[in-house]
Amino acid sequence: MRQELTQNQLQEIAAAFDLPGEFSSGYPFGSGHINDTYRLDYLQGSNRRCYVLQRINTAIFRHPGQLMENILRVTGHQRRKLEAAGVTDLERRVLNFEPARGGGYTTTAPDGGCWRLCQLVERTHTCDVIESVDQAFLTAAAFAGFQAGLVDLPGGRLHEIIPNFHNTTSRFADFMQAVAENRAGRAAAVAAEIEFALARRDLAPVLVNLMQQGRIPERITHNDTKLNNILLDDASGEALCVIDLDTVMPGSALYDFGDMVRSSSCTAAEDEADLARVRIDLEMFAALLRGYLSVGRNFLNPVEIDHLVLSGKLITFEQGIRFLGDYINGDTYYKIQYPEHNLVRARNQFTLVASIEEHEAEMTVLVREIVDTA
Ligand code: GN1
Ligand code: MG
Repeated sequence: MRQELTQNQLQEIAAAFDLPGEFSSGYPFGSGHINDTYRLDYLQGSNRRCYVLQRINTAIFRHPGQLMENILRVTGHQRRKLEAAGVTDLERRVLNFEPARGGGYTTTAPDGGCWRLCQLVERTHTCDVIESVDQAFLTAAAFAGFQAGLVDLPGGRLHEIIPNFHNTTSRFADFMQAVAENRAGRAAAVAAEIEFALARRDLAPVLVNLMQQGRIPERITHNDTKLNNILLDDASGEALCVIDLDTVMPGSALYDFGDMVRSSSCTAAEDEADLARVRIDLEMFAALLRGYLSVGRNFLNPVEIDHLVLSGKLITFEQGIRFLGDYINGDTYYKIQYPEHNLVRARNQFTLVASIEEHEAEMTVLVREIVDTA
């Protein structure tokens, strides 16, 4: 795990951006598993302005220039649309990245780290665990609105920032390779979990095949639609702004819906160790569907609608094999807080897969009912 930066180091890195006022303090922020994130407070007279400073994990995001190019195209488009619609609180509804003094939108720190900075959206919060059906509805509608808003993004295809990100066929192959290599010598201890994954190997290629056959279209998708990637207004709870745009790239709408099911139809966190608490909550699922279809009904095709339930099972399964694969590899990808963290996460996700399997028929009925009324 990386060492936390000192106030001086943070101030020095942030000096590469032209910010008004005086640096006041900085501290770790958020709960991401990949990048390092800090909140910085600046004082301008008696006004406080806050920023989010992030070190991009370049072992995973290998082309930060392309990554920022995607993000600026997306946020620029969002901003133009909101402006055209007469929205006035733009700075709360779309992320604002600050240019670096040296040009571009990233800066290289003395230790070689690649950093970027955006304005913090004040008076908002995020939730790691879904709290209410209203929140599920609003979140899903916000992610669907995000997808719908990018349908007419000009300028050609976005960079594929991490190739095959949700290609579950290749994710499964990576998992099998991790098992075969057994780099950390942990495979034998997790034989039951490996068995669980192997028994579902036929699930892995379903969406990829439908996309290859052209039955599911490529769209611009967020690809990390966790509940905590939405900023909620402190006062109203409204879903104000979609954040974490690192993986916005070509994909399937079902990757996004599936990841919402994974993270927002279960009332336990993705690393809850008490597996008795991990199960699909059908009320949350129904609210999520209603929210997603309130916008998505206008653009989803029948094949996509027929695979909404499957997408939830598939993306949860994918996440399970990613966590388990990382555990078997010796925890080289996700940040962990304790030695068995990735294993706990994997067991959690597999428990949710099993719960979805158990309730698949009811979930399918819900899709039919809700599609008919959306
Ligand atoms: C990672 O870093 P964070 O928390 O935004 C991961 C997602 C996973 C998620 C699981 C680039 O996202 O794909 O779904 O953890 N991001 C990357 O919580 O791998
Ligand atoms: Mg992310």
